[in-house]
Amino acid sequence: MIQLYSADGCPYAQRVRALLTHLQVPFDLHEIDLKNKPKQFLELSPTGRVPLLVDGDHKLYESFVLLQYVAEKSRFTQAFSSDVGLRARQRLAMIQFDGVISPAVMKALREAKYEPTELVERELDELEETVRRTGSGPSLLAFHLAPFWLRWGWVRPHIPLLASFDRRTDLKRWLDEAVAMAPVQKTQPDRAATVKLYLERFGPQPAATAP
Ligand SMILES: N[C@@H](CCC(=O)N[C@@H](CS)C(=O)NCC(=O)O)C(=O)O
Repeated sequence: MIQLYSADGCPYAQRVRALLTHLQVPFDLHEIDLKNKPKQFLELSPTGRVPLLVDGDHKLYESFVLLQYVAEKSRFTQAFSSDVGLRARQRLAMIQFDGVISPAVMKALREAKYEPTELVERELDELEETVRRTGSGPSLLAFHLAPFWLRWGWVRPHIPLLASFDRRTDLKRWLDEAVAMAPVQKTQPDRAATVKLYLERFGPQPAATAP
C-alpha cells in the first residue's frame, strides 16, 4: 500500500492526494506537522518536505514526479495528451507554473502589487494556449494547477497579479473547472486555516519602523 506523507495546507501534496483519490488508489495518509516534523519523517525524507511517497522500495518526492509515477502505475490514460508535441508542452507548463508563474504570484502577494513582466505575461499566454489545446477534464496538468488556483481564489483581493489571469478568459474558465473537479474539492484543506497561513506567511510584510 502506498504511504503518502502530506500536510493538509500544502498545495503540492494536495496534487497527489487529489490524483490518488480520482484514480481510487488506496493509500495510507500520514499528516505531517511542518512546524514540528516527526523524527521518523525526517529520517525517511531526503528533503524534509511533503509530499513524500513510499511505495515498497520506492521512496519518491517532488509532486511533478509523484503525479507521473501514480498516473503511470494506474495507467491513467488521460494523464497527458496522446500528441507528442502537446504532451511536451503540458510537461513544460507544469514546470513553468512552479518555476515562473507561482513565484510571481507569491511575490505579488507579498508586495501587494504586480508590475507585469514580459516573462510572466508570456508564460500566461503559453499556459492559456496549452490549456485550450488540452481541453477540460481530469489530466495531470489539471491536478497540478488546481490546488494553487483554489488557494489563490481564497485570497484573491490580496493578489493583484490574478487580474492577468482573469483577462485570459479561456485560462480562467479552465482553471475554475479544474478546481471544481470532485477529487480536488474532496481533498481541499481547511479554508480558514489556509487563508490565515497564507496571509501570515506570504502576505504583505509590515513596513519596518524607523529606529
Ligand atoms: N517542489 C516541491 C515543493 C514541496 C514543498 O515546498 N512542500 C512544502 C509544504 S507546501 C514543505 O514541505 N515545506 C517544509 C519545509 O520546507 O521545511 C514539490 O513539488 O513537491
